[in-house]
Amino acid sequence: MLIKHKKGWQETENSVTDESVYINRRTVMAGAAALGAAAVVPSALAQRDRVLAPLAARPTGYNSNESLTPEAAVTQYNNYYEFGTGKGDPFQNAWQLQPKPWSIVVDGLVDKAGTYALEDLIDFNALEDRIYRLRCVEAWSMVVPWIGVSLASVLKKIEPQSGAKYVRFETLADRAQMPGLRWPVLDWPYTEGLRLDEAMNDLTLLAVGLYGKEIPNQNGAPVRLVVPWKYGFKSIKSIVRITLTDTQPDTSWNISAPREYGFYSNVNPDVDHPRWSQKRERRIGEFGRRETLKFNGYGEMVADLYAGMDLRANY
Ligand SMILES: Nc1nc2c(c(=O)[nH]1)N[C@H]1C(S)=C(S)[C@@H](COP(=O)(O)O)O[C@H]1N2
Ligand SMILES: [Mo]
Repeated sequence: MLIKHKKGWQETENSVTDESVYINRRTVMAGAAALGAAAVVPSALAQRDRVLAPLAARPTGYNSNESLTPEAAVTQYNNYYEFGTGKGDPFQNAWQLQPKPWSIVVDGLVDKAGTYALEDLIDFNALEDRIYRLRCVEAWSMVVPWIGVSLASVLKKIEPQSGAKYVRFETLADRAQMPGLRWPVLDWPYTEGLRLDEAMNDLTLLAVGLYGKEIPNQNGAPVRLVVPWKYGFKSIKSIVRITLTDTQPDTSWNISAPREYGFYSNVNPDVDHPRWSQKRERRIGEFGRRETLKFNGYGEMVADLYAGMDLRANY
């Protein structure tokens, strides 16, 4: 495969560190631009111009006593390669995405296959507040107040058949909206997958909002997955297709580097990435490093899913 750009995952731990410092500076600069030098960053302004409606959601037990990562970092330090491989690229470029109206194709081993309007799959009157840690495979992390519904609630609606064992997800791949698609950094469209029992676990969220509002384009508007016990790349953005299958689906990262990115990708401090340690992480906005927790700290809810499995072989 032709790789023209340095990929995020090719960074050393040190450069990741540098970037988390850089975002703080960049956030300050973006604020300064809004105050005075607006014309210098027109695309960033265009992004901010999309009015994000407030979303009403009920509080849940999915909470955290940790400090939330500042909203500016959550929305300006992103991985969304369809808009570029730099951490600031999605914030700069994702204004080109048109998240409304949005439809999702549901197919494969389901009784209720079809093309659904987003509002017909997700009950916007039953949204939940859920604060989750997100741990990127690049050894940084955030704490994000998401709004969404359990994926299980949506799967129940589409009625998986008895032969269904996996769920495959696909992101939009439209060159007119996504400038990053011009580079073959991944096998577009971005695809991801979960085993059906992982997908049905109550932790697994379909997010349509964050920080009390609709989800910004760069975070995966209008709907993205959040699987908090797995590395961030499993949490696929801007979903246009959900397919139930009887075989383990291919995923973009696994195709691109199978030795580095397995299908399971559970957060695991005991299994290093081939090119760096996963023992510690930098919480964006903090100095120093934290110990990474097995299953990102969600073991109580998910460890049973992997009983008897060798998590080194099934990385
Ligand atoms: N379609 C798509 N989904 C994606 C990605 C991507 O490049 N394309 N990046 C993933 C990675 S590596 C991470 S860490 C998270 C980042 O989510 P955030 O930008 O909302 O923090 O999104 C994931 N989902
Ligand atoms: Mo990531």
